[in-house]
Amino acid sequence: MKNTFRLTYFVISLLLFYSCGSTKYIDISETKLTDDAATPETKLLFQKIKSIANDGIGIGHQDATAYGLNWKASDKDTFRNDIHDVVGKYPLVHGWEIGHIELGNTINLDTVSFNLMRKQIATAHKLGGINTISWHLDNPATDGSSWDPTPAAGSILPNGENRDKYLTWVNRLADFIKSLKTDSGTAIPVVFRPYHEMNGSWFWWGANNCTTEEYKELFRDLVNLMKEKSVHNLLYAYAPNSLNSPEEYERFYPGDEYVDILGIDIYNHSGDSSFVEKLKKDIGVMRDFAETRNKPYAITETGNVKPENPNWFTEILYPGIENSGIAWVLFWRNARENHYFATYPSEIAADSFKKLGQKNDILFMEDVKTYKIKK
Ligand code: BMA
Repeated sequence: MKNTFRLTYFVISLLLFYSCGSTKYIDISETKLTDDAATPETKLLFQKIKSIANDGIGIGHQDATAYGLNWKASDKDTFRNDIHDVVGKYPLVHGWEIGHIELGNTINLDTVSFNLMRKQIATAHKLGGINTISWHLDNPATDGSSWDPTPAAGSILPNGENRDKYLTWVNRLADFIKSLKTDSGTAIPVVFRPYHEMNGSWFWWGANNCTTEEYKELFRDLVNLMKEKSVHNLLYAYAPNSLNSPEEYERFYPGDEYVDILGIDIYNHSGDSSFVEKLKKDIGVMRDFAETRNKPYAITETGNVKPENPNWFTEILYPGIENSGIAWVLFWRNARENHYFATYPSEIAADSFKKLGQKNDILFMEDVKTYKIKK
């Protein structure tokens, strides 16, 4: 009996030792965010992101646990992910897409069920992951898709002819965000990245399809509406697409009071090595912008559009991002063989991804500490 007691005591001490060692207590009292009423957990997430950026670069993946090459999660399924199948660790950042939530649909525009999403978001959060949400909402003027460039922004701002319809859409968005909860009912904090890639013109909110002022108003209006609807578990991210000039980064910026995190989406369209310089240049512009504002920054979307180089992750991506200060790099979705952006077991650059994953500064979910609020 005595020995059993000693052994139990020893095991508990060991567990406590290790769990304390891997827990980081953060003082959130001075944390100022876009949302003055942000929940403590949202403030903690912001500080966690800053802290991660000091330690290395988090790996992110869009629709990480919803599907991969030749598999799809069902509501019963466990927590599978293509990157995990390759390296044995989960991405730190899990990206989600809520396009069509505005229509009241049960699945998003890529057929991912919102119920599954809610469940996987909660699991990722529980395991120490970070969730981020993008929104390819339909064109409110035409009911076409996000890619319908018909001008619409002016019509949904206050007094516009589609305002009421937009308010219904935003209500549905708010309800979904508020439904993200832990088992004990606490709101799960999320990085929300609406109206992204606005410096391009492929979305109805993009450069040639609305004025810069309309764009800024659209972003600010959405933030204000979310606050009015008592959504307090969001960090707001502003993320242009790859830049044609440094000034482009700032052109559509809604203001320091409306943005918590800076991002940029940069894809390697040609697959060639000029991408290394492209990354360095664009990240440099974002970093200067972010550092003067003391905000964290990340590559919010990337991927090799022409995946022909078996060493792409180590030879092209890594040299472009190492020591850059980005908090994470998020690979877009693994939809199908001609539309995937991370890796999977039989993928041409899977070994290169494994090597990337072995670098000390590359962080998966399992590599980061547990962050808790310092009382
Ligand atoms: C795009 C593509 C589309 C998808 C959209 C939203 O970049 O992957 O197929 O519908 O993102 O996830």
